[in-house]
Amino acid sequence: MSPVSVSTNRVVPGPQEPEEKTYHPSDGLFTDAHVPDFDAYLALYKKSTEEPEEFWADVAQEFYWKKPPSGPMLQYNFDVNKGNIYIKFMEGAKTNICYNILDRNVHERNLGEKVAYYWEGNSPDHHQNITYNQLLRNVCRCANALKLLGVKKGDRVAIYLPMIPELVYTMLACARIGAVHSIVFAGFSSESLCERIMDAQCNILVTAGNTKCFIKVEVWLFRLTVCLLVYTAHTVCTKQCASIHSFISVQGVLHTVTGYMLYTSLTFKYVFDYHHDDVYWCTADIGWITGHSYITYGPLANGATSVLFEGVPVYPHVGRLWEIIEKYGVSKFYTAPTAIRLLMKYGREPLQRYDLSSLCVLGTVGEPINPEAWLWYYDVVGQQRCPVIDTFWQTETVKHLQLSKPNKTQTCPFFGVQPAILNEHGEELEGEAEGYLVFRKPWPGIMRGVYGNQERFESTYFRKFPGFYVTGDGNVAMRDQDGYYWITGRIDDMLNVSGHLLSTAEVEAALTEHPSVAEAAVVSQPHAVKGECLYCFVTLKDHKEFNRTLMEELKRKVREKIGPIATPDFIQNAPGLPKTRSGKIMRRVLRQIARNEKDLGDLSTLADPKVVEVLFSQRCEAA
Ligand code: 6R9
Repeated sequence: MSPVSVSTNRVVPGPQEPEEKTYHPSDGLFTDAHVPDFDAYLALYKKSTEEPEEFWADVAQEFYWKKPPSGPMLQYNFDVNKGNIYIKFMEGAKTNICYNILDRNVHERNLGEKVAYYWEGNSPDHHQNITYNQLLRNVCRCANALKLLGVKKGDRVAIYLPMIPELVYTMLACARIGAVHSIVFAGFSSESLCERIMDAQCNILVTAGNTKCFIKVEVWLFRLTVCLLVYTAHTVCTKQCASIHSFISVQGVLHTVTGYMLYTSLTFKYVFDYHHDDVYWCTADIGWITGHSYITYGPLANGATSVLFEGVPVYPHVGRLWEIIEKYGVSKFYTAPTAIRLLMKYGREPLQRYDLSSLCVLGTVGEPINPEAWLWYYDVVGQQRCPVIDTFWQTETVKHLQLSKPNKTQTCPFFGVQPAILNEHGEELEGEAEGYLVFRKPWPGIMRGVYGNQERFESTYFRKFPGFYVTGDGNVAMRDQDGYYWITGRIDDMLNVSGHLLSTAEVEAALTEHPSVAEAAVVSQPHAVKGECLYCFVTLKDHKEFNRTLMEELKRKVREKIGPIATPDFIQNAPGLPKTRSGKIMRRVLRQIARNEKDLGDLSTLADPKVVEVLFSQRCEAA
């Protein structure tokens, strides 16, 4: 049975039931906000959906265009029954994103002396301030070096660099030349790097002397401590129509310049309520879409000052993030639930050593945020002053699709985005409902295709429900009585215990309410009687002990919060959880551990493969 078809059997109290609480940010925090109140937001949203031509033309006016669009702003077909799927935004328009986000800041907006990045190295002794003037100069140097190496418009360039300024220089140099960058997390193995180079048919690899590069052909000394190695692969690639290609993500998702530029810029401005005196910090890696959009393109398009951090949150001490917030006076902070849960493990004390009063907006992305983590973020990090903005989006959508009202965790759509909820028969559900999250129209930032694979593009995103874009990974959402959306997880994160639908996120939220639990991940396990039962992995806070009493307490907690039907059958102590480099828990791997399936397939996206062995060795056998 498809999980979305049984939503009436839901045993989980809905978020609108009595235990709901509303938290308000401090008065006076947003006196000069771009959108003064929610009604003003709704008016803008209405214009974006009812008069999209005018709306996007107004937004486009803020940018430099070498050539204006030759036809309508937006043309598309979302219906596989009516022919090929396509999305065209500002067709025929020509611009250069690098010029828009760098040269204009320096030459037209007089921001040359403004800091673009406070770079903070892994070691607190390494740091550097980079102004817009310096950024532009370094990007030009890099572009010239790439050109000398033969890089031309349309060439694909693989970039394999840690979070150092050269990473930004190189990606913008590609954009300047019109080359396509394909950024690979510096933590990926040489095999994964090689696969990605072949997938995107890259002809150049840019890497640093301290990454494990598998082949070194050309060496270019970037600065004294970091060498750039540029490798010309043997693959001869077919030339692509250069003017439209901007970048390929790790998944092969293809984005184009115009829509991407407008959308990252606009979402950055409105979602974080960006102002010129802000210091903004997104802790993501640039190798993840979040870093592309919200460390590089979105902030620079707005002339923002950002922190660029090479390190990890707990080195050389567990207060490192808070120390950096104090050091640079960060006002807008954007991170992932996984980082929040990690830092919660160490309690309040590490934060109390620093002055966090500069903060005024907190953002989260990557996974549904559990209430425990939300409250800690709001209460301990934001000191009950800052709104927590939950941004749901995907590599495919480029930018924020939904964001929360400043005082709520449920979300409403961003400009141009028109969500709908369908059951598994593709029927649209009205009013309060839960089902597949789909979108009825494109917005400028939506993906344009899968690199070199129209068939995969159509089958992954458009074939399931003709006429709608469906999030490829099957996100499930609930619309509440006020019309807000709650992302409850993905289809494969739902389980069906004796005919009752449960979302793993809700069980995880119950488990993480226990004071000893830092993080939890729940997967389904086949069960002879119940169909499926719950297998839970829990990571404990520092110095907490995993024992039978704790297990009983956890089972009781879930029973009380959700109901006896959700009582876990298995609870395993997990010193660490398998996660992607962007911090998403790999539930597929956990399911296989729970089922003792040793053939785990491709683990190349796993941040730390060692945790898998540990979890296998400690798995719970059937009772
Ligand atoms: C930006 C990013 C996309 C998938 C997406 C969804 C999940 C991301 C979320 C969220 C609930 C949020 N996701 N943000 N789920 N609430 N705020 O994460 O891109 O790596 O492509 O992943 O992540 O399931 O479909 P990407």
